Amino acid sequence: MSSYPTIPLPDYREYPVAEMRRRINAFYAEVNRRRTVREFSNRPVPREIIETAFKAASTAPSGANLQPWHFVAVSAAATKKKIRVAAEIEEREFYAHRASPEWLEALTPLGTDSNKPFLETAPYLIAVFLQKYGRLEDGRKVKHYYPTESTGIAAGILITALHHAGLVCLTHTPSPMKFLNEILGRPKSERPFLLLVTGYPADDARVPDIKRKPLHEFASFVDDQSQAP
Ligand code: IYR
Repeated sequence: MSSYPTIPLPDYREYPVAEMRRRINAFYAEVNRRRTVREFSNRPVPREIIETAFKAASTAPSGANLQPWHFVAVSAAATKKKIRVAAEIEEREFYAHRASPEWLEALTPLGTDSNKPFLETAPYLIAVFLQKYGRLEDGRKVKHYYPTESTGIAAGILITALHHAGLVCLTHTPSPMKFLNEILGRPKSERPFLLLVTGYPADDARVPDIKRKPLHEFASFVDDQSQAP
């Protein structure tokens, strides 16, 4: 195995602390405006925006730089309909039988049910696939490392990029979603990871009045002033 030639770190920028503070505050304010939306407009979105969001997502770090993801952007009405029909079959099963009472109770405040009209209304359904392994040109398998972590990071960047462009998403995970391989013609080496319903919000879109946890509830610091754990 040969190693890559190296180059000096390209395009790195350091900022004075005041500028760093301004930038991180602005970034936080920007991502803190993001809300998951379930009511979509049918207004079309230019394909180029989705392509560039995919390129942004594909800058994610990945195990051994193997980039173990594949994105399918579906705008074709007939394919969206097939996805809706298949997803609603799974969701009906989920709400009627598969979900535990505890899980259904956790979903009650969100008001979700097995009806998924947004799968046809939204201009784009983005299926994110995780590649369990890759293929060399001669057909040999290439093992992927940390594909779940890698694809999760890429999906996070994708959601952030789409938000930054002024679009909204719903992170939808019908379960199981193996039907996506069949409808979208993806190989069995790929596992559907999530379905990102993407577009503009409906004019009258509403969202649940929920809050994010405060910093101290989800982060801690171990510094020289803190007591040893
Ligand atoms: N996939 C189902 C159920 C669902 C599960 C979770 I966890 C949510 O945060 C929301 C919904 C559905 O889409 O209705």
